[in-house]
Amino acid sequence: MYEPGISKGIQGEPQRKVKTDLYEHHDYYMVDELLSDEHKMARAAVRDWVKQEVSPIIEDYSHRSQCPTHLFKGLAEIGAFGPSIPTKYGGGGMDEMAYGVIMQELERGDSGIRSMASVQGSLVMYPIYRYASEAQKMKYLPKLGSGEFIGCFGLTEPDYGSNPSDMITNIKDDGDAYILNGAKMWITNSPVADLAVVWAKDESGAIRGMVVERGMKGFSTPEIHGKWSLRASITGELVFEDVRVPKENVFPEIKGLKGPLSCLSKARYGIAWGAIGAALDCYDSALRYSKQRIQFGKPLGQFQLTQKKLAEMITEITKAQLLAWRLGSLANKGEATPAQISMAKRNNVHMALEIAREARQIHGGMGITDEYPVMRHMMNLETVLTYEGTHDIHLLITGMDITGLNAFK
Ligand code: TGC
Ligand code: FAD
Repeated sequence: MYEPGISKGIQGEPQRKVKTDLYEHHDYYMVDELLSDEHKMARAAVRDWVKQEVSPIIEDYSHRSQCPTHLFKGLAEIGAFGPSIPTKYGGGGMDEMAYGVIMQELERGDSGIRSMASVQGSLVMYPIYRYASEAQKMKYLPKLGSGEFIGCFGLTEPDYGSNPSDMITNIKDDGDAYILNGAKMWITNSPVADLAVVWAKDESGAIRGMVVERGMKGFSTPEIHGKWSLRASITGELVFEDVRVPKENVFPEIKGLKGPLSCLSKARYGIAWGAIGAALDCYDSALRYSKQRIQFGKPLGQFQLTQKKLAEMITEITKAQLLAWRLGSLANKGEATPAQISMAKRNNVHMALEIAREARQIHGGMGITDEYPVMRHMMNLETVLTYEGTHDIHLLITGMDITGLNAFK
């Protein structure tokens, strides 16, 4: 929950309200006891950073649909880029649980801020770390980890979203380079990115991954405008018109859709944790409001219907926390399956969206304003429900896993 104050505003613009972040963590089942001191320290550092750097400005940037790009450096400093990638390669050298709790704290601030970190760490650094040559790793990863380079991930195309295997973006062999043609759509960070990890089909029809650098002739990144969701995150296209990509920029071994999907598994894992943060912020705000707002001579929280909403919220949050923790334990052992990650992403994002809607109701009319974070979270979560595989695609992945029957083919 936030309290109004005085803002410095964005340079050159009228002043807007600044928010004081009163958030208190909620841990009904003492899940914290399952975390190590390292996890809790990492989480505390990110929570402090979010309170100081994100909460005071996020409503303002969301209103203006501007990305607070100055936060990229801070995200790097708190270790939000590739927390579980080895330090030698620019990451944090921590485990998967630490990665999860960091994403949760970031998304408690805003899903768009978590997106900035998810894309950089899981969709740009991770594929380079996993699939690039040693020379490519050393060329890109330290600068990505420090925030000196910003990256983006191009899989979705205008005509191919849920079914990336049908993509038409393609490369053709041309001596010491490939010639890249096509377009990618809905790409987080693309207009500000120094480089893009791009997936395209080679002449045999195999999907290949490559690093495309800003400045390569024929490569442009127009911004997509008009989003009502994830407004503090910048989104754009990637357009390739006969772009000459040197062969050393193409990942040498990995071929097929499992390349990009393995990166999505990493990012979806982070979202399964992150969405709990947005839910916690909505619950925290609703709980506080329900004790302060008086109607019919008593606080809203004293009405049974309000208590039902709040009790169900913390029950669902607790279930999601336990699901994420168990997924983290499996991931630390390298045993989390893509289908298990799908289940957690789907459940936890849907849970967060439902909680945002209930929290909005508890706030009454005030719930639609920027005095409280719930409407912003709710709008953001509509994107989170869709990107990284939609709610229904993840259901079908679970369906395929339990029946052995493929609904996609
Ligand atoms: P299918 O035949 O099932 O699989 C092809 C190959 O991939 C393997 N595989 C995976 N490998 C690693 N991780 C996963 N999660 C994997 N899922 C599948 C699979 O075993 C197979 O391997 P092999 O060796 O047999 O070749 O592929 P399909 O074409 O039938 O598609 C399946 C489907 C629909 C599940 C898949 O296409 C899918 O997940 N679609 C959703 C697309 C999606 O999630 N797009 C996200 C774009 S990026 C994004 O949204 C970033 S948002 C960033 C932010 O701001 O945070
Ligand atoms: P479609 O695939 O057209 O789906 C439309 C609807 O049809 C959905 O409800 C879907 O569930 C349903 N549907 C589709 N197939 C089936 C089926 N077989 N059975 C039942 N229902 C089905 N992509 C990137 O590559 N990189 C990024 O950085 C990135 N960032 C994004 C940021 C934002 C803000 C947004 C909104 C999207 C981003 N995406 C990114 C794209 C995102 O991953 C896609 O939007 C998503 O995968 C869905 O694709 P689509 O929008 O084309 O929807």
